[in-house]
Amino acid sequence: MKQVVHAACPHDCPDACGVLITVQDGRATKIQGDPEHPVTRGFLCAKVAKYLDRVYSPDRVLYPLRRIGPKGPEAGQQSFAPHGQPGAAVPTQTDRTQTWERISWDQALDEIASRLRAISAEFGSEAILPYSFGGTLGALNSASMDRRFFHRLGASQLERAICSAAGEAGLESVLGVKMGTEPEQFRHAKYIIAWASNIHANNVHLWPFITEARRNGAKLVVIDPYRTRTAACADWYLPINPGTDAALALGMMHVIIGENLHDADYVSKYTLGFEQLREKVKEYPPEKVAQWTGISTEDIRTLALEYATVRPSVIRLNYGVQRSEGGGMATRAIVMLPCILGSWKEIGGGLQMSTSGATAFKTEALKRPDLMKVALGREARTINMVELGRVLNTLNDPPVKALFVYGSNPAAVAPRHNEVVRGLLRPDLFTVVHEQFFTDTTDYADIVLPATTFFEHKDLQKAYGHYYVQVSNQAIAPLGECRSNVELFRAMAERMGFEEECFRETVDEMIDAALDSTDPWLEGISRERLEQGQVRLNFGASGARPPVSGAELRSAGQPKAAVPTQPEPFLPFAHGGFRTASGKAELYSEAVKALGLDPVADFTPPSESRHGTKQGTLPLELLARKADNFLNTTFSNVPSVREMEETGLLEISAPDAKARGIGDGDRVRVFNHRGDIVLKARVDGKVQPGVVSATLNWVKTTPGSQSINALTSEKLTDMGNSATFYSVLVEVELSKPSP
Ligand SMILES: Nc1nc2c(c(=O)[nH]1)N[C@H]1C(S)=C(S)[C@@H](COP(=O)(O)OP(=O)(O)OC[C@H]3O[C@@H](n4cnc5c(=O)[nH]c(N)nc54)[C@H](O)[C@@H]3O)O[C@H]1N2
Ligand SMILES: Nc1nc2c(c(=O)[nH]1)N[C@H]1C(S)=C(S)[C@@H](COP(=O)(O)OP(=O)(O)OC[C@H]3O[C@@H](n4cnc5c(=O)[nH]c(N)nc54)[C@H](O)[C@@H]3O)O[C@H]1N2
Ligand code: SF4
Ligand SMILES: [Mo]
Repeated sequence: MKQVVHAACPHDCPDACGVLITVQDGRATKIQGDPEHPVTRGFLCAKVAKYLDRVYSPDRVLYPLRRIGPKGPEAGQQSFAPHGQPGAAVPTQTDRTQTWERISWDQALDEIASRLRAISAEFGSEAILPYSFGGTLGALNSASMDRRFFHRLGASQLERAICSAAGEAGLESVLGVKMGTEPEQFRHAKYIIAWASNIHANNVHLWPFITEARRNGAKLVVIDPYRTRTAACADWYLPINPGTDAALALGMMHVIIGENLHDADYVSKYTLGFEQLREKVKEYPPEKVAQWTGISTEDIRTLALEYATVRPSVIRLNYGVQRSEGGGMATRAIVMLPCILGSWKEIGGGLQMSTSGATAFKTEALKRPDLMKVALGREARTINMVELGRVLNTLNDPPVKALFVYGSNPAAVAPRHNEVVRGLLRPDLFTVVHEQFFTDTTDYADIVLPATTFFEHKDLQKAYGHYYVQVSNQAIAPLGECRSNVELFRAMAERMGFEEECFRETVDEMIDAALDSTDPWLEGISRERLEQGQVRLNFGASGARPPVSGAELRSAGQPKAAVPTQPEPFLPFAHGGFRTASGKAELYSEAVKALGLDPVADFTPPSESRHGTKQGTLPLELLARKADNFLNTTFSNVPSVREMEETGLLEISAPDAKARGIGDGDRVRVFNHRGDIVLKARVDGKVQPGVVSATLNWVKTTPGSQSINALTSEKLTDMGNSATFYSVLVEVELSKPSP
């Protein structure tokens, strides 16, 4: 029996691809991109194209396990040979019988329930902390039964701010909602800025639209301190000093407003605070901005003039800018650019950072925050996931006594790695990890539970990089004794004796509940329809926010060829439609002022940067970046994917290498007051003097089992309480060979 199942990729990626899985006699035999999905267009990224290797990997966690050995990294992980050496990328099977004993699900659930009950009785239920993030973005498996369970339990709440919270706050401070230009419209742009956006690696389905635009004469500009694959094929690459983007955006607006190139009509109708902005940008002449950004005065002027006059112009802003101390403000300043140009009116104009605000599933029904009241009579305290190290080691009233991890690998991805590990090693901490693989975090678990992949469960999927909704159908039966997040927490609720009806809801009932939203854009979108394939949000049915018609745009001076007939382009802010308190694009924001920040925008150098207050303590700015072929740490253990990615490198400029007597290929020690890590120097011109770069991956697959996050800080961003992975000062020296 052969069938093709329509699924959706749930990994933490803007593209949310439509996926076709061929299943033969119960086994998945082929994966491909859905040719009918207008953004996926029949292809998948290189890593998910190899997904059968991941699903059927011999390293999957298949049964519940109880620890019998000491906590800490497993023996045998050096078996991951470094890239490019004989036997590279072939992990040998670790002998786990010294560390784990297999137990039944019943035993596991009983043991966890009794430990959680005992901890609640002694320390209060808030001594229990759930920890989850981007393993799956499926609406159900990322935030439904799990939230119901922890709310009903009265556990601490987790502030999930490790990724994008600063950027989201900055974006919403201007637009009031996370929406932007449709990816399909990039094909109509004439000027495209990829701002902190490694499209080739992190958002690859936008690339064909950019290629099409460039075939029609569009120019692609990349603004990034690292010469990414995307930068390497740009028309113009502008290396910027890390964390200085707010200054660049303010400098561009200085030029644009100074030359009267803004859209006065759009500005007066749909924005608030333009006069304050006009005053503010006077403080940012290109000459001054050049000193911070490292981009010349002339280039800043050219960029501003081209961006304002070569139209339609569009910005793909990704989250790189907001992993910096001033990340919220940087995003805010950049998002003002299309607002003063009025480029939101144009097909192929505007800006995209996230589109996720358009899909308004009924998440309250999925998460049931009201259940906290049942347990506590109030809301539970909130703990920021970025501060895990500090929390595990120093928090009291009550301390965290149980940690329940699912869909995340905090022992690799959280900043201040050495503190995180110190906390995870606490003998009195009870840790449960629900995982697909034996990750860095399972190394510290008391109980490991086996998790399904998206092939093995059903879910509902929205996107943060386009406007299509999908149901991901289940393709194969769960491997071994794997359970989905939904089924795990349903079983946990039963063990804890929670009697609320919601814990018995089926997956289909939950999908229906999520879609049972009053939002007009979800009107007519049913589970039954989505089970057949993706559906675009129903913008046409929205009486409140009418889309602009092709005819209207032509009369507004758009070239005829730029107006596609099907489907009607979605222009969220062509006629205002901002969802801020004022209903306008807020160039001046009372909410930002209430945070103690400049209500318009300003630039403050990150404290850990060459212009910041800690300048001079250490000389080099570190970008602790993502790997092109992994997804955060996911995929870093899959041999066929590892082959594509060289890990364990420190990229450094030739002058910085020379000044330290470092040659290409030398072993170097990278350090600051938080920790150190030994890497292999790569002197290939991808970073400017003053900047070094290294990538995130599994700690245990890095030679010496080290993490780049040993160097990163728990300091939070100016808005959104997010992580500052890209505001880090370090020094580098030749590593002495180990004795
Ligand atoms: N292949 C791959 N794809 C991914 C991921 C992955 O790990 N690998 N991760 C997924 C996740 S979780 C997310 S959040 C998205 C994130 O997607 P992106 O936002 O694209 O992620 P980053 O790689 O953090 O940052 C993008 C670029 O910003 C640059 N950058 C760093 N600091 C600065 C700065 O101060 N100014 C400017 N202008 N640029 C800067 C970085 O060098 C990087 O090239 O991608 C998703 N897709
Ligand atoms: N230095 C540095 N650190 C970073 C970043 C950086 O750029 N630099 N990026 C940050 C960002 S943007 C993010 S989003 C975070 C990402 O942090 P995480 O979300 O923790 O990302 P991953 O490392 O991909 O770990 C996800 C884990 O979930 C598991 N998983 C997948 N699906 C399921 C499922 O259905 N159920 C369960 N139970 N498990 C599942 C996977 O096997 C994987 O081990 O990392 C952050 N850390
Ligand atoms: S990781 Fe992103 S690009 Fe790759 S298949 Fe999934 S959604 Fe598509
Ligand atoms: Mo992320």
